[in-house]
Amino acid sequence: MPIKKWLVCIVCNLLWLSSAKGDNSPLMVTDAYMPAVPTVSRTAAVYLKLENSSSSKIILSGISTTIAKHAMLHQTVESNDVVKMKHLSRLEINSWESVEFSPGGMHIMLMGLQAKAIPKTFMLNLIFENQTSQAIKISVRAPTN
Ligand SMILES: [Cu+2]
Repeated sequence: MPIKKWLVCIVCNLLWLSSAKGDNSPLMVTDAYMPAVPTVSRTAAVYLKLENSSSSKIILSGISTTIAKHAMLHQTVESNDVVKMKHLSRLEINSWESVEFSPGGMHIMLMGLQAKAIPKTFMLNLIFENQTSQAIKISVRAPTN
């Protein structure tokens, strides 16, 4: 009976540790998706919402994924009726601030894609300036129209 109690205690601790680890991430990611692209496409965009739920500034400085050769931060800019994409080398997210990546605005550009081999979900690694990183799950969504 005492051994059983002791075992239960270990399980509780492990559960607590694993959930605490998940909650530890200062950057909350929601609505992360990639609109499906034609199989001939070598590029795709990823959209998501990032929320800095910590009391310090977070600086995103890179992105990597196994499904594309390159992944970078892009900002869509329109000047003289021409739409261009500007590469951002870093993105600062202030404490308690949220940033939305959406069509026509900021996005994560995937380049060197093998669209034929894209699974329904895949992982993307957010790399921060302080040398830490956070893996996030991206869902591939069928185009709505
Ligand atoms: Cu782009």
